[in-house]
Amino acid sequence: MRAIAITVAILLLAYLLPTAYLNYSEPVLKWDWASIDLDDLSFPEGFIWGVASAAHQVEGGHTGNNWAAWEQGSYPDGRPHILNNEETGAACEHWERYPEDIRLMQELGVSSYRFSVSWSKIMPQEGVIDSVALQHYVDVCDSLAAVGISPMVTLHHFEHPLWFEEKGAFEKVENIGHFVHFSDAVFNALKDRVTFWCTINEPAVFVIAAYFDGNFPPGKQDPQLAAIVLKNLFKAHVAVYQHLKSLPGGERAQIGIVKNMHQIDPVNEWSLLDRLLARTVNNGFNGSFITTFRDGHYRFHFPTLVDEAEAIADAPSTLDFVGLNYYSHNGMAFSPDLDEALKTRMYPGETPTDMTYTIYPEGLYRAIQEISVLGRPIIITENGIADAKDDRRGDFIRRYIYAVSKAIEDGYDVRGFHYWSLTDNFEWDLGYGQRFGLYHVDFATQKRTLREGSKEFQRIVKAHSNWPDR
Ligand code: GCO
Repeated sequence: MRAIAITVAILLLAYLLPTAYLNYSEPVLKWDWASIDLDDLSFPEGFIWGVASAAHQVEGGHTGNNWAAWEQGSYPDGRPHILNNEETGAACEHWERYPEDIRLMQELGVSSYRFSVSWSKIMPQEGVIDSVALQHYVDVCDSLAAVGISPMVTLHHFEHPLWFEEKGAFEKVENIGHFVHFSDAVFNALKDRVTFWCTINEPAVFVIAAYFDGNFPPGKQDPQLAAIVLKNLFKAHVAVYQHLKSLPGGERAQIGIVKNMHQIDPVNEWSLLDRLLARTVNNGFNGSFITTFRDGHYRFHFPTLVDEAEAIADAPSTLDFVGLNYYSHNGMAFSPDLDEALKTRMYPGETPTDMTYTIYPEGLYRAIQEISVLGRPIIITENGIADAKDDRRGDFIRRYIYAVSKAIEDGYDVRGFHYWSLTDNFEWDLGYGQRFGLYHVDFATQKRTLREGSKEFQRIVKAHSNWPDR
């Protein structure tokens, strides 16, 4: 009798444990690429094809912002912070060379250019607007319009003026008004030329790097403060959305926020501890965004480290679309040593990129699914690969774009795709070593050259551009 009871108990456990494991979260999605026809693509009429960039990474000539100070060692620790002590300097000289870069966009056949406006150039001092800098962006928009390319403008892409940083930036909720003021000035200058507005680029990436890992300015390592800044960035989005919508022309504007849905997956799917850890980190990084914009409730929680919660009731009504940035996922492996447990691990068994993550196109499909719970049109605002050798870019492009096409076929409302980036550029704390460009840039001569792998993008864009009025 006892032997039977033990056998039954063992059998039950043998059944229940794996079932519990598998139900705890979905298995990490994997497709059989050998059986997939990568040419089986279809996109709806009016699908937006574009490229993306950001002011500090391409323009050059930044002196008075958080990044210039970070690069030059002007923060209290007095040391430079970029890999190999690089500085942005002239970057891609996009400030002067934008007409040439627009010609490159034409060569690709894209219909949209997502770029950011530089807060530090437009407002070099508190309350002071530099009308020449503002006019520069009017000229960029006009040059784009002249060749049938629509501008999509990001208001905050990791860069802000030093005077704002010195006031405590988004650490203080009362500083949000400065961002609204800046956004107001940009909106009034560009509203007749710009339909799509992104308020803030990747709030969680910015916050984790700037306030948790300490790799971005101001280089703090304070999890609780990180959670407060993230909350304030969401509030800043809500404030800017509501303000711009109240202005003349606001009703025509399409305003969204940009979220990087980088997933955190368990390295070992059969380890309950890996799963728990991955889920907890994922909840902080992605879940805090979803609950804010779906339910109006912000919460960032990580046991023993951080717990911050507050209602942001208006958030769900402040998205005309949602911008999705997607590159990859990372693996998490449990360890009782927290530093070890929180280490970024390449997901095992996949082809690496030059960054600390692999090629994982299925993740883009998942990201679309995950963000679709907000019930808003999705525009992919960034996707691309750092691949200096250009030996993976072509396949990367074909597979990730296949994932988008499949998501659309399965009923997800994806309206556009922007490749990151048009040209190689300054990859933040990693400097110029990471080569994301469709065009290679020789930084000594500023010569741009289309990479072989990028021709896949050009080919797909040309084959699937389906604009009724073009
Ligand atoms: C980010 C930004 C871009 C990056 C790109 C490649 O995600 O950090 O939006 O500025 O350059 O994502 O890492």
